[in-house]
Amino acid sequence: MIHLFATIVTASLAAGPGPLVPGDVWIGTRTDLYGYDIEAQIVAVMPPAPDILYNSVRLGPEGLIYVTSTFDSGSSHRVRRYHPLTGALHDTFSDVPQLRFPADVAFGPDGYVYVLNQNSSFSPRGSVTRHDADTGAYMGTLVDQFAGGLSAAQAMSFGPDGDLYVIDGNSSSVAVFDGTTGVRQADLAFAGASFGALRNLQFRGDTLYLLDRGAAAVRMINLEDFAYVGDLVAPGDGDLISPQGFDWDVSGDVFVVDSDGSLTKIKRFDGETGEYLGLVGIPLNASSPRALQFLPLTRPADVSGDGHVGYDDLLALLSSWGSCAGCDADLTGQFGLPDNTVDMTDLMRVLSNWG
Ligand SMILES: [Ca+2]
Ligand SMILES: [Ca+2]
Repeated sequence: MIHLFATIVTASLAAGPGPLVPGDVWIGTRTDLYGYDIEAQIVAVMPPAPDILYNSVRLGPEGLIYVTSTFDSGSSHRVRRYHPLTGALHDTFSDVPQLRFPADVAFGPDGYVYVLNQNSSFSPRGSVTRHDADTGAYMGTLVDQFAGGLSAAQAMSFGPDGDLYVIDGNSSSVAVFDGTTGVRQADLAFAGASFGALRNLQFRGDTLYLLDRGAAAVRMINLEDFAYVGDLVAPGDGDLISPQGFDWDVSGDVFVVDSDGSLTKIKRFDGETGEYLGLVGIPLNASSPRALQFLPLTRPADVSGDGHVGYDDLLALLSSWGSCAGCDADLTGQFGLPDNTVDMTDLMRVLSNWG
């Protein structure tokens, strides 16, 4: 991932947003957004904005970066979208009054975007609002502020079963809501381990990974029976102190953003064995990390993999035309990353690499 801007870090910092490349990573701290080279150079500090409390950084299915934030001394709240590679502001996705201390964003199997709101000063208070994926328009509430029973929610994600899994504040369990009705159906608690306060979650394959901030560990839950099956990263491994966000790169290694006083550290672990592979680069001189989000790689125009770009690849593209989540023919998208759609952008990439 070494590229021009990785070698002129100082210049790119001074010049504002520098382009990232697919495979790089976004880091969100409470006060700043960073683009980070996989080989551990800061390639950009994202454009300053009047936002004062960033929370989550998530990659949307269309390839835009969603950032939740609170600004104006806590009186205003919003979700903004950024270009994943340049860091340029794309739009303010939503700043409706129903957003209150937005903590996270999740992308529903129904095509809506959902926002997890912590709210404040009264309890129970967490809510999940529903938004049009294109315009951000407020479409009502999935999880009610009162009926949902959330207190200070941290993070959420839809599971492969379509239900919504929410990490509530300072909790060692996971709240499960029906993804359609928003009814709270279960609270997953895990026997056999001393879980601390959970901070984040990610579904991969047949496993739910839980980032345990309190115990400084990455827990593994089997999705068939929701049993705790062990730790990918056990308490004490990698000297994790207060892990706040995690994500996997294309090689399958897991990266954890850790809070160490006034420093933000990125630590790498083998995604299979959990072996600690070391600190990534120089710690950021920034407190209160919140999130870590990898950008996927673009896919080669040689869809068929026979060594050249020709009619076979064109046919592969046409046979997958339209909505196509994670398929080989989704090479790229209008924002420079695969966008779960095979369209003219992908076609142009094949044609421009013909031969
Ligand atoms: Ca080919
Ligand atoms: Ca595409």
